[in-house]
Amino acid sequence: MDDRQLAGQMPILSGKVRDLYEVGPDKLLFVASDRISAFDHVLGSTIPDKGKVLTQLSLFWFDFLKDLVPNHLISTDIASLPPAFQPYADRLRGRSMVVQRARMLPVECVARGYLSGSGWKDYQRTGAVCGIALPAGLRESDRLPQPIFTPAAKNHTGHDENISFDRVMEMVGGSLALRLKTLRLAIYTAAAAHANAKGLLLADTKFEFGFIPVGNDDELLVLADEVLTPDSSRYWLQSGYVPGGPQPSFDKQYVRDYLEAIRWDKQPPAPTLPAAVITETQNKYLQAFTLLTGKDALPA
Ligand code: Q0Z
Repeated sequence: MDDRQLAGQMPILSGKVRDLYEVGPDKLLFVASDRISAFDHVLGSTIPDKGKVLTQLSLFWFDFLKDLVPNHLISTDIASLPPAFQPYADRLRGRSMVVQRARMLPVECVARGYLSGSGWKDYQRTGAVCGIALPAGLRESDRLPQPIFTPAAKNHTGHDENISFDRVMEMVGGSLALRLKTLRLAIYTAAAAHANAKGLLLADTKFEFGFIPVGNDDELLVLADEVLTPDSSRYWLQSGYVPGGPQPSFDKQYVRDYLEAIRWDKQPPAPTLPAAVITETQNKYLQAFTLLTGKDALPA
């Protein structure tokens, strides 16, 4: 049987490392697994407690940001789930969130404070990212003069495609496009300042927004999905930051180094990981959790 099966149902949406189940007409259960992906493939090993770390980080950030932006979170209480979910309580505790079903917007709202990944690629080719012209002479991983909004659209390949702000206006309308841009700047600025105070740089991060119905005929714009986790963001340790080249990945560097060392051709089947790589990676996820939340251990 498929190991994502839960309470007699398969996920309504399944990502590489997380799954979304139906709980009721207006509620979904968001479950973060311990699966890990690298170079676009889910690997043959899991990282113990990774899903708990990501969930607890999302919860930390939802709370941290709650005065800036409402979110889709309803509850993390397993006892409040329907009876069919109760046999899975131990599998869900600490790694799941009951969320409001939202009408998700078709744009990914990416905020970048540093030049990396697809932003660096676009800049090298065109001198701009998502149509935003940047100063000449920037190096890979350089800090940008100010954080920029670099939206992306989901395309059929499953890969996001950077798009211009004009394109976002065409897709969702001018006033909502402007609201998204303003919100994401406020969120990025608040989160990056907190990360900085804890010894981390927040190079970039991806937000997803949706609308939830409120009252008669009205809708509220909320922050949805996971937020500011190492899977949705690039965190770098301030202490190791050397612009002018790629930075080590905070969480996945041991994994990438191992996969490069064994010269995996990045074709299925994806390899399993040696115990030492699993432990080192688990420790990095726990370190991210500890640094950002100030808590020394995951909730029991
Ligand atoms: C989340 C995703 C996946 C997990 C859609 N509150 C919401 N209402 C409706 N849809 C979503 C949400 Cl968060 C939603 N995703 C991303 C995909 C597993 C999350 F396969 N897509």
